[in-house]
Amino acid sequence: MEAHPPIPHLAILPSPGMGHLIPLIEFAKRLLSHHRLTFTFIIASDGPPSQPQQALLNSLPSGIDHLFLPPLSFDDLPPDSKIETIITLTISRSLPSLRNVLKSMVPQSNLVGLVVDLFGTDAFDVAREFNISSYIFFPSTAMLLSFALFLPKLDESVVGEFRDHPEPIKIPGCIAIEGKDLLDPVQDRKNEAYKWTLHNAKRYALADGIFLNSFPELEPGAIKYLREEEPGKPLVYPIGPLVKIDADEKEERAECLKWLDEQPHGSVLFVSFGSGGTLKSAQIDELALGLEMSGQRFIWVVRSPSDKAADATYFSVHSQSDPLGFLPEGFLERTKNRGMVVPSWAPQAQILSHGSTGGFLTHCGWNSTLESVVNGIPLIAWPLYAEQRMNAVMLTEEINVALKPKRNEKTGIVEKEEISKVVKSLLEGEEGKKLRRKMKELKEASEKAVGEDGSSTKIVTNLVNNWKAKI
Ligand code: UPG
Repeated sequence: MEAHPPIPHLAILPSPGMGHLIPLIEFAKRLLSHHRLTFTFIIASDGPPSQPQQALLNSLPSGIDHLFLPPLSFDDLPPDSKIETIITLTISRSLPSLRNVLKSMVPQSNLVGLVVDLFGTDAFDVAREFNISSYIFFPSTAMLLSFALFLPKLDESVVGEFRDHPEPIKIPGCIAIEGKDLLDPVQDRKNEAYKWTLHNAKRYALADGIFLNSFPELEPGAIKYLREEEPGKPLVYPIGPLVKIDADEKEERAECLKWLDEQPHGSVLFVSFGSGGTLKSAQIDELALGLEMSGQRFIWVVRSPSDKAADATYFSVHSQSDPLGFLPEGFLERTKNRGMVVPSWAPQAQILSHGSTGGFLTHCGWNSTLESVVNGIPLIAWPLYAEQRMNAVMLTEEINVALKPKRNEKTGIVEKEEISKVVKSLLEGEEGKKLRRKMKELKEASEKAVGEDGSSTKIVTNLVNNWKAKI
């Protein structure tokens, strides 16, 4: 009998947040189905998983295992600690238990590498102890990666806050960005979140490779720059777009999908702010009234308002109270024939791939953006936190696939008239048509990139061959 060649195994340590877990799972699924690689997801957190996270982990195919590290405590942190601080500490405080897991995994599997995401570089030290390679799966843009690699230099050369910098900041290979539009954790250089961001950024160069969830036709300038080899620069592999596409067939089809079946082709706007985004109550009112005023069809994933932070549900996903109770009086009744409101969480990938969906009002999280690109759906950019303002600049000013509604400068609110105008323009206007054409081109390019001879496919095949050669 012919002996089977040994199969490489990868350990994956995602940092908290569905926006990190989802693309890492897609990465593993792709390598399992195309190359039969196997995986163990090692989950670090401060408590039990959220319901969507648990559902996702339970649905993993055989060949992708998962385990939970003992829960951590963050009781010692100041209550106003930023999410980037907590996310990075989740990884660094998990290192002793990660070490125990790897110790038992190394002798029994063909472990070739540890994959972390953009916040997980502290785990490299543990990988080195076991003599395995360390990789980063970068779930955001090539622009953000280019910025991160540039940050140590910027940190030394700029005095004061980046938001006060007189000129827009020129990130290598990218459109220039105003300091105020850079990612949240670099907005206050005295905050711990900045120190952790810089700490991770400096360690990116230690990775044996960085897998980037993007592709050259989407971000040509940034990817060209990242692929140029230079001393001290890590190897960057664009392997995207990796997006959630499959439906869980065991589950009953959601009401909103059945509702979409009844709507005309390309007529519905999907409104969602990712897994953690929340709006202030005055903004929820205005958005509701703007959607109503537009006269367009919509599906809106509504969360309870948060008048403090826009990332209020980042770790929990779900609202603390019934979000529908915060909508304006009579709104649900008045829009019931052409709008659908879903509390907290919706099957987004299925909604975006449904023929009735014609536009997406999004917080510009990178997974949401890629899910729109692979379906050719044009966008309304409504960034809230993290690197989303940078993504919005790129999508509206560089790639031209999104409209951006203007805020009232005094109140910071996007008013109903503006929302109505932009929604109509996207779904019915000439501008919307232009954006849709551009999105269609990108959709075709994305299919090619992950197709049989595509650029992303070739890169992944080479990586797998190198891993196979190691065992
Ligand atoms: N999703 C659902 N249903 C919902 C809401 C979200 O399925 O009701 C899914 C969505 O399809 C996507 C993911 O959850 O796959 C959300 O990811 P993303 O759009 O990237 O948003 P966040 O969860 O906010 O992602 C975080 C950051 C974001 C960053 C991203 C990748 O907030 O700014 O781009 O991580 O680093």
